[in-house]
Amino acid sequence: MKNSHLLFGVAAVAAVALGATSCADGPQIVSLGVDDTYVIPRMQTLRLAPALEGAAYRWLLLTPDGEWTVIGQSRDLAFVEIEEGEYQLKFEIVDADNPMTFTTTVIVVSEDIEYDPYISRVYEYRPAPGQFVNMIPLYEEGDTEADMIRKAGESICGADGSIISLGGFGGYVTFGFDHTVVNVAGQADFRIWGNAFADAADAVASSGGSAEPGVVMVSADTNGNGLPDDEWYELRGSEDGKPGFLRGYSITYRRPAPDHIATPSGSSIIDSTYILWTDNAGQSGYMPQTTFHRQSYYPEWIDAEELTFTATRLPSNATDVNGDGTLWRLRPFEYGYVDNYPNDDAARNSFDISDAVDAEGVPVSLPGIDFVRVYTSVNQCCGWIGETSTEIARACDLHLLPTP
Ligand SMILES: [Ca+2]
Ligand SMILES: [Ca+2]
Ligand SMILES: [Ca+2]
Repeated sequence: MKNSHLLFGVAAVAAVALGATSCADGPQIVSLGVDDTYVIPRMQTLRLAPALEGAAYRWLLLTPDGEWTVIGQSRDLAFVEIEEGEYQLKFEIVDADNPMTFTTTVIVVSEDIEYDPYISRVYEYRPAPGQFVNMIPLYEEGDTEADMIRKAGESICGADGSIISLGGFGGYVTFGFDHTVVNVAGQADFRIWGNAFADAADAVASSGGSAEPGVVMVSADTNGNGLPDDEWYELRGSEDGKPGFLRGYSITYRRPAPDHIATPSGSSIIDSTYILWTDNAGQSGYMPQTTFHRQSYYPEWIDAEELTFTATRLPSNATDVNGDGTLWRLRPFEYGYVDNYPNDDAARNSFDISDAVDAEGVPVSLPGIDFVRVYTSVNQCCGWIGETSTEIARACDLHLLPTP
């Protein structure tokens, strides 16, 4: 509390400097809107929103070696730390007429209840149609969307996560942890498990491989309401900008009509005109139904007759190895996607928040994130093995569990 006098003094000066005019009966107290001291648990985000305006802003953090380092250049600051300790912050309002400087102390303490390194909550589960939809997790008659979100959570929360499927292109799940995942500079921050098999080296020789890449998006709870209704950012992966990479790709799937008549094709496709899709690139096609998965592919708990997803599309990654549809190779991309490399490849299943980009692909700086979304990001069907769909099983915060 040793700074309180200083800060109150500065605030009073600020009130005068801003020339508060609205109040007839005495000087108006203009508050900075930032306290002199905060106490927060580690891995919880403190959002500072000063009330004063200037031409520009700088937030600085006092490093252990006594240097002030810039950690923000917006008026608002999101502050989050992994390590307990006392942190000194300086806020500068850069303004030709009224330059001002404030300091505040943030005391970071340990959490009351030990954090869970794994997913603690699923907020959204909205798969696109797919051969494992209504199966993992299992839809039972009468289940609502809330029921399916709960079931998805029962699958992927915790250390013993089991697979859920996101269906075809665009299908997604949104989850979070019981704390903010801090973006540690120069390090991957969280890891996600899928069910990819075969790596680049042995893919052709053995099974053909099954990489079903899903893009990762991240979001911070900027409005502080605990819900994933804030701005989303993609993590840039290896395919960014390559041929076939498409931002703003939009696809609409249509539920088969009750009187729909199947169009069998060959020995394994029981309906080649099963689920019609159209996209905003002028293309259309069908997701076929295979003999191996005969349940409804359209999410049964969704009332709407159409489902639309808009997201970044990655290039297709499938090759018909023999040219006759007998062996499909779904090659992995180099890095940056879920369900792309086998789970034992720690590096390629780990993600760095510093790879976040905005809707135009411009890098953004995020000190930490509260929500993660994964979606199926290729739009392709491969004969008897069906549509390509990303699966995820669990995720963990690598700063709480460096070697899961
Ligand atoms: Ca990082
Ligand atoms: Ca929010
Ligand atoms: Ca998969």
